[in-house]
Amino acid sequence: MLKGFTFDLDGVITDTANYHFAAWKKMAHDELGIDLPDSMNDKLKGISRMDSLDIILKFGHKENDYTQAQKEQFATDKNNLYLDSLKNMSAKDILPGVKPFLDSIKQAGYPMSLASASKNAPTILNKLGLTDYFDAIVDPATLKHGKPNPEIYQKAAEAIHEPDYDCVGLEDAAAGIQAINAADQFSVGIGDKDVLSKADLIFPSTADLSLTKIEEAYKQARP
Ligand code: G16
Ligand code: MG
Repeated sequence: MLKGFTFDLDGVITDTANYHFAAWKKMAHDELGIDLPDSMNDKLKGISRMDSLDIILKFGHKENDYTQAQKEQFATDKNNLYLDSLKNMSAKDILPGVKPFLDSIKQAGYPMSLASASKNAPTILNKLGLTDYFDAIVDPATLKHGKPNPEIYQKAAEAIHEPDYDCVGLEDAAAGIQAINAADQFSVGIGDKDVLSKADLIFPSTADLSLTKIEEAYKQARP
């Protein structure tokens, strides 16, 4: 029986990917002498801060050039640029349809938790005015593995005290859908049906999200 919801943040609740990427691009250019092509944006979605830096260093053939302390400084510099760009973030930055969707879940009485790889997730929810909707936020610092490993979604279900099988997870990235499926939660993809082909249910955009449609699809798949 459907009992709870686990949410990705970037690309599902708000669109922080472009801000993340702009910050990586500037830091990589200024401090590493690496120019990132726009095609790199998709590859970094849902990937943790240090894993993103590793991907960038590898792309620039500089994976062996720096100490751990230097790498941490690069990541901190990127994060400061990122936080700077979020200064004016507010409820206007909630993706279309998300607020009414969250309201319908709340009204139906399902608990919700956040399964975001972002250490800035609590700050972002706060800026968006959505903190009170969530019963729990997984702390990504406690994770051993990133998506597509199921760990973050399993912890998100645990945090709302519901079995994985009874939870619906929402994601915009293929690695995230893989993580939800591996956790044995019902996966809802938001975006391109070719990219998210492994999802149990797909909505083309957040504006199309419907609790009723999710409840119906869930009941059919998991009677
Ligand atoms: C988000 C973004 C990633 C970012 C990661 C870590 O993931 O999609 O690009 O690198 O968080 O963010 P931070 O540097 O703020 O800790 P998600 O899981 O919300 O899609
Ligand atoms: Mg995402």
